[in-house]
Amino acid sequence: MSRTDVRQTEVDVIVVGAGFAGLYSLWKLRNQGRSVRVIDAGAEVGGTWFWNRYPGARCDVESVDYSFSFDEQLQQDWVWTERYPAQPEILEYLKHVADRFDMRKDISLDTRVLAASYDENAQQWTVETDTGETLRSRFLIMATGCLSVPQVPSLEGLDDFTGTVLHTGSWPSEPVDFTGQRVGVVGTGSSGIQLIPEVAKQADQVTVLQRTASFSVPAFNRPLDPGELAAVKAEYPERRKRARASAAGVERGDNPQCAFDVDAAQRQREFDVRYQTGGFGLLGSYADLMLTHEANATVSDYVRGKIRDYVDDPETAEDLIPHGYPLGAKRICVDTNYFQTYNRDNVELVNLRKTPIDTFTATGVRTSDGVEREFDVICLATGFDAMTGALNRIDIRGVDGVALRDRWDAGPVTYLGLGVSGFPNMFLLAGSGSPSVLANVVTAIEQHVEWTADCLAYLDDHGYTTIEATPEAETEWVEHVNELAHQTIFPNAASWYIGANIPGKPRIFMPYVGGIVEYENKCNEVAGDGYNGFALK
Ligand code: N01
Repeated sequence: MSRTDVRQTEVDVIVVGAGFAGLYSLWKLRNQGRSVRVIDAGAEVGGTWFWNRYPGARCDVESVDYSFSFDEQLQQDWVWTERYPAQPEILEYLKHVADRFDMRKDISLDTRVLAASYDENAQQWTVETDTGETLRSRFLIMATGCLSVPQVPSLEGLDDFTGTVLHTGSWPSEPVDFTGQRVGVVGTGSSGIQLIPEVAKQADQVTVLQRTASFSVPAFNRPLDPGELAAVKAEYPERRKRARASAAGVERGDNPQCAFDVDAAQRQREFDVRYQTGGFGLLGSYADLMLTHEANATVSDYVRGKIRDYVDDPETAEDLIPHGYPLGAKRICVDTNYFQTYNRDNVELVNLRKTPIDTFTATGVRTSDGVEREFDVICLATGFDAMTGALNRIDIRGVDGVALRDRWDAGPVTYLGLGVSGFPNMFLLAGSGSPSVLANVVTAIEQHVEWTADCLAYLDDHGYTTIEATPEAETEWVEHVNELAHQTIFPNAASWYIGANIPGKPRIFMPYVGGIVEYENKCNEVAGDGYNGFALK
């Protein structure tokens, strides 16, 4: 059938997105006896892990935790090879999950959802796709990911560049060979910090165009030895329970003390141990690191000192040291040899705060000091239109044809990150107002999917056909999310958490900072109270 033929399909639930959230939704809802169709624009399942296949792409949560817990045999059978999983391994895992649970028959790949509209009379969603297929369902689940719409900033002259332009968030499916190439990289967030050391190993010359320096800590990635993996597997269910009962969705051994409960020498020891362990654990050193600037300065200064230690050239080191925002207020990066890469002869750092980009040219870039640099390839590691981007790109219309993007023109409003008033029977997974991106997102996703599945079962059991967040509950939740955020120093950075990376995007702190366990308790309380704050009909 050609892509322009119109086909109509009816299922119980349409799920948009075939990443972690979409796949688990399919498994869970199918096991409830529902017919489900998952739709994804990618040519393969995997979501983020399908598109972000740039060299060096690796998760910053440990593999044994960044994985599904819903099937004991799956977690016993799957063998992770490294402490932090690389993108190809995560993608293989998700493909395995899709095959193992015979999911593919209910997944439409290479299919983009263009629009979704709610018919109040029929109490149904109609979803239009770019293949010509139109689907109808009672429930619509948006598993569209928080970081799935690559952001290409408007960069003067970039269109004139005659070489290759790549974006980390939509990397080509064939490996890119940088041998003999002169490469410019824009962006030094998590993606840039992972990409740069790998490209530097291959390319003739790498020029990093840095606007804002990032706080980054080493991953100390390594192969997982079989004994270690066996020990995790021996107590997997307990480990998962502990993760779910934590704030970060992963065990981090958070220290309940505050930074100034101890003296400087003890703080140094605590930071040393955690830093040497690698990864996010450093953020768990003291309970108030994200609560006061004074406490945060202790860990920020510690990491600044490490950057000075790594980088041979003192001027380059100073340019790489972040200032002006607290560590953690932008997601801390986890790297492998990032700062050491600047000791290579073929890597140059351009500090755009000192010499901003004047313009890109046909052959490269010119900075404000008149210096021209020539590139064969420009890699944009410039991030994403986070949390709302994917939803706002779909023409989602609820009751009375109101568009979600209009409802959200002053910023996203949700109840529990899960529901939006005026959009009955639509569930957002890992959405704005949920802890998703501030936690191990797989833990967050599992909680969301389970809550949603339980909710659908409740509706059936009690003879309801629709559920919709009330405007009052939604307003209260958004206020609560913001109030909590403003009790911390998270909002003190121009981060994607507040939409600051997208020109014109409303500045609203989007994620829930209260942590997984608090959030889940609240969700369970709402459910236990007959879905208080939702209107059920
Ligand atoms: O994007 P970012 P990302 N001129 O928005 C720069 C997750 N993730 O893709 O800060 C010059 O963090 C921008 O500079 P500035 C993770 O949650 C996880 O790196 O705006 N520069 C910044 O340096 C992460 O937080 C993993 O001044 C421009 C960079 O581009 C999130 O995804 C790996 C510019 C964007 O950084 C996003 O990370 C990768 C311009 N016009 C990603 N516009 C892991 O699991 C933007 N920049 C490890």
